Amino acid sequence: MLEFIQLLKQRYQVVLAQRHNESTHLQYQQRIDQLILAEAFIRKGQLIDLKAKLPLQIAVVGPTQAGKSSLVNVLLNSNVAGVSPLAGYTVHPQGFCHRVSEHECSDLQRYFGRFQCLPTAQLTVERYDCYALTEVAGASPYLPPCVIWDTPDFDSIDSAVYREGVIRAVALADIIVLVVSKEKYADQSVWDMMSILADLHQPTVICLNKLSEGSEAVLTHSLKEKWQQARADVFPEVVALYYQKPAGLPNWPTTQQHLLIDTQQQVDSRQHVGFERDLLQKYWSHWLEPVLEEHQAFMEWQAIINDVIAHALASYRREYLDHPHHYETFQHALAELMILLEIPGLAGVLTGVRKALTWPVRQLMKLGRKQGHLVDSSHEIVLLNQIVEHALIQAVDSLLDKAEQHKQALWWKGLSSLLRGQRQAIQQNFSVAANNYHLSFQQDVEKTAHHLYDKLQEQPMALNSLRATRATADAAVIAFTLYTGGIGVHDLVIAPAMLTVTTLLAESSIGSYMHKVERELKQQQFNEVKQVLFMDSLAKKLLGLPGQIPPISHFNISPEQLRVIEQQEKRYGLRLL
Ligand SMILES: Nc1nc2c(ncn2[C@@H]2O[C@H](COP(=O)(O)OP(=O)(O)OP(=O)(O)O)[C@@H](O)[C@H]2O)c(=O)[nH]1
Ligand SMILES: [Mg+2]
Repeated sequence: MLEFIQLLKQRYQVVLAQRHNESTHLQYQQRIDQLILAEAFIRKGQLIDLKAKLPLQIAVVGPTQAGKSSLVNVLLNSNVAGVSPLAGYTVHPQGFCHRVSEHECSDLQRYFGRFQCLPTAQLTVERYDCYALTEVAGASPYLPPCVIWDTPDFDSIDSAVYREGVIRAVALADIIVLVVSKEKYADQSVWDMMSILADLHQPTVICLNKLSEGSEAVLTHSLKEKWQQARADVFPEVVALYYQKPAGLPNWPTTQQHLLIDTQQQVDSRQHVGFERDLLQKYWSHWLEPVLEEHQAFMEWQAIINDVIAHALASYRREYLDHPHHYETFQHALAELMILLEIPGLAGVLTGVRKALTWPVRQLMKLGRKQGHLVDSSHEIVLLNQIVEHALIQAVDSLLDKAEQHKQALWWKGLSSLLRGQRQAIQQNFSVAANNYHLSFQQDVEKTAHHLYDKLQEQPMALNSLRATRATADAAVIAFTLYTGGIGVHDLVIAPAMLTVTTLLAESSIGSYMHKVERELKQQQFNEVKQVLFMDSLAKKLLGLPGQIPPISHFNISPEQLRVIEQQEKRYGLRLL
């Protein structure tokens, strides 16, 4: 799940960078935050699963200049955290070990993953994927043994670049200390963050900093209202912090000295699994929305392809297989039959080519030139090429229509330009496949001729009457001429001698058998053209196009990947319905 969340987050980031002007910008940004949070929360769950003996983690969070670093110093009774009047001063999560050793925190690196632990002095603004961990001497009366995290702000202009560090630190925390000043407590960014954190169910304490005398009650009241708008859980305890002039630090009230030590009681890591599941279930369908829209677009593309191919096959049937003047394949089988019959007298008719006759026809077939002739002269091939050209134009048109629509317009545009770029190549590829099919289908043509020949052998009467006609001899000459390149395949259809032989056979005792094999041949031919040319060649190429859309502006996460993740992670109970 972790890898999948990372992948999804990375795709959102890439897509967002491409589509910065779109209305979805804010929504995508929020989802990236949710995904960073979910990733961190799952990582924390892994630590809990490992039974890692990690000390209590407290994160001090808040908008810039609220006094987070100052408060960390107060709580630790030291000055380890860097304080400055410059907004956005703290930019890395910095953990301070209070009454725990760094050694006890060795599992933290597992949690931080690609974030590197560096000594505070080496943290630089050149790298935000770092954190620091420092042991602090002494014991504070305010804190239990713990790691207390000073975190970067989440609201300054530059905070977007180090936001992941903030989220990492807050998702690790067992307790959240929210610091707000009277100037900042009402900011939307504060309550957006608190609302995101609601799903983590961490016990929280609010510190109202930079207070001036007399303002506490009003501010606390208003704070409560804000909290209740953002969160469904109980309004937490508020610590009012007044400025301590001599030390230059806020003053933690003695009446609440044990507040953080007591809050520890509310921490219960056994509930983490349930919270993790709830978090994923809550956001899963939102996160996958654009991914599913792409799947939907892909399905529409499939439907377009099916439609285009159904049209193409219907034309093929109408313009070729069922067309009385265009259908030449069966005539070709009859020409083969003529050759098989070795009509007596044929040699006489073909004076001058005696030698050629002793040369088996099959030998001739092997010659590329003759093969080329069979293909070139075929009406079927010409027609198939026309049909595919038309089909591709139809597909391009449909894509242009889709790209006009608002939904997934970029996906359709990407696909449309891919198809326009590859149309010639796809057509060429189809054409080569069509030639190969045509030649390989000659075997079926010959098989049909053999079936007819065998049937005729059983019917000596029909055979003899056939042999006795002049038309048969003429047809045999035509058949032979076909192989020597003298006529084209299509001419068979209109050759009078061939027509006469066809009529003779149709009226003979094998007439119904002939019709049956013709039907079978046609069916086989249709199946072959459909499968080999339209499915294996054309449809495959067209269906492969979306995979070539540049991933830079798309999610490109397959339905299969989603199925696998939902299956593997049954414990989350995620379903995309
Ligand atoms: N008046 C007053 N100033 C304070 C108080 N606490 C902190 N400051 C000052 O406010 C400024 C910011 O304090 P920091 O603790 O650095 O604030 P921060 O929230 O860590 O700020 P970033 O790291 O920039 O996000 C510093 O100049 C502090 O001296 C306070 O209680 N009252
Ligand atoms: Mg700071």
